Amino acid sequence: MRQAKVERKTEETYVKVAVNLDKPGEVKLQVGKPFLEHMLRSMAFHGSFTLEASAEEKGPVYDDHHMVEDLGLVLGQALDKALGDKKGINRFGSAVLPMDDALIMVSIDLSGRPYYRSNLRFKEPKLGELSSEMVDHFFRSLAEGGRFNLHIVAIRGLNSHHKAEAAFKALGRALAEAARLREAEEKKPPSLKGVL
Ligand SMILES: [Mn+2]
Repeated sequence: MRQAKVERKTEETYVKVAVNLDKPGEVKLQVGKPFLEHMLRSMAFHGSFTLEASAEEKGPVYDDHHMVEDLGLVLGQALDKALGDKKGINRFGSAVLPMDDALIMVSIDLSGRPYYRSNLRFKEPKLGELSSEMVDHFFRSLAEGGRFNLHIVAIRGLNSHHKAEAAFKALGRALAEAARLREAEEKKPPSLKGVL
């Protein structure tokens, strides 16, 4: 089983994440933000992986910046750790998902190199209790912690909830495809370099 737990304790936050890439289904979240939990649950469900995450803010809490950033970072680190030496993985994963008016593409390369680019933006400052700008920051921190290329392209969309949810679902599907194990005869890192 490809699984990992990562804990991060700072003066600002205490974040714990556990993932199991080979066991779909269970999602346990305690991050105190229902909208973000809804997004994470959608991502893990459609990504077919087990996810347990808790996040606490410590010290003076100015806004949701530290917590959402650190959660993205730690989730990325947990995914990277669970992937291990990456032998036999598909490496690339893409998904284009609609949610009514929204159509979002997510493309991933589990390359070992963090890179993030997205044109997904929201007209409202808040999505539920989540600062809209932290959606972008979450994805960026996830790609940094997970050391992977993450491209998100908002092809179209009107409703902010639809756009965000389609992005998280597409991210789950793209991750599942990239992390998928290929046939037994291909148990090498999928790179001409021989290492990722
Ligand atoms: Mn930041």
